[in-house]
Amino acid sequence: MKNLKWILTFSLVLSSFLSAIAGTKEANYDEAKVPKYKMIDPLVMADGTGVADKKGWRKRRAEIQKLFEQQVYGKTPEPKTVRFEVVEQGTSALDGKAVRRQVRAHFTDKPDGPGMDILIYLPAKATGPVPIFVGLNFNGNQTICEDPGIRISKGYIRNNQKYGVTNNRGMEKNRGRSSHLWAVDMILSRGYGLATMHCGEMEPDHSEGFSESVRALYPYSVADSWAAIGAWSWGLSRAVDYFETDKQIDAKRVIVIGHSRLGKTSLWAGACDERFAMVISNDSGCGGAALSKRAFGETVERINGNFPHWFCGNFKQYNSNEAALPLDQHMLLSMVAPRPLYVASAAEDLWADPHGEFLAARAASPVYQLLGTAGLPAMEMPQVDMPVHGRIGYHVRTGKHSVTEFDWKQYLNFADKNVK
Ligand code: GTR
Repeated sequence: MKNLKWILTFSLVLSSFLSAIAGTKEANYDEAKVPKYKMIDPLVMADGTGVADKKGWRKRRAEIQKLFEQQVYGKTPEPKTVRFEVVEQGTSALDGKAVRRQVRAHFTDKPDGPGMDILIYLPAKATGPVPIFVGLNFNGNQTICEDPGIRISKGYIRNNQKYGVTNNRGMEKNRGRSSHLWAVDMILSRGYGLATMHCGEMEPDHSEGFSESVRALYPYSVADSWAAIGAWSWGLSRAVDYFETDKQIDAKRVIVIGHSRLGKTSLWAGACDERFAMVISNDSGCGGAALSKRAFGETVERINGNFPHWFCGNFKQYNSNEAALPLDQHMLLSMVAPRPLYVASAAEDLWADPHGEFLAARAASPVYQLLGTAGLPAMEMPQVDMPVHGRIGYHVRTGKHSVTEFDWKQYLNFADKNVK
């Protein structure tokens, strides 16, 4: 057992080293150079049996989930009890437009042990339980808007140097820094709540983060145990545990959203936890909505080399070897069916392979159709800034890798249609 652990650890270190060297290879942005690849049919079981109905889909879905657990994200253990402490019950905030609530989720029974702060804004005008968007933030709850009442998140922050700070922890100085990514006013004025947590409180986003991760509280094996994306997704599910206890939140209408690495996370969370009523991937790219086998922009090898802690050990086997993957990301998207799913890309974000994100959404569509919904009503990649909304929504908007007002408008329109 010990030997096996050593061998696995050694091969992990070796493959990370090799990918670091290979990481110097130029990324491919040429459609003509996309390798020929086989699209796995999400509606055919591993043994070749076709899926004909809802019951058959449940079986195939379980098979697909297992594949992703073994080969990509690792398996998330059954959660231990998390204790919720309502730190702030409800304070008028944002010029009276919101009620702010803050909840500390304790991961252990030590009151000052590991945990996460859930920041919640509810529309002040709400008269009953509201549907709510929940998404992780990169740099602390206090970054999502200028509100001075937001508690400073204490988790590790990856890019603090950018702000001239070296201690990699939450601080007053970055309050409101990411407000351009969060359309708080728009969300509230459309009648939705918003909840957010700092991903660094579940797992610090660096390769040595394990000891400070929630993963350290559970048994572990290198090959197929959960990794950082699993730990972050776990946090999103724990927020739903809390919502189920809060009478002002409609826990049956929780919309999970994430951008980039946190978009990969919202997809994995939404795929595994069917309590999420709608799932949004904003520019999630490789290991998110984009097809891995296209190897366009960011590749499996690159992502494993730069972020060895995001995926499980087995995923390293597919470095420069995407053809061997027994799955692809359209199958992850199909796991959301028949719940509403939104995949968004940005035209200049070639690293995330917009076309590969569209193709994955399209390839998930037959599962939606089998389950009696419209799926994605587009066979061709839509024009820039021309959203297509069925039960799957897709757009590629003008501009760079980010979350913009345009993105949020589409998500709200799509949510109005599918969830509200
Ligand atoms: C990049 C990474 C992407 C994406 C992005 C982000 O460096 O290569 O997969 O996740 O970071 O999260 O902003």
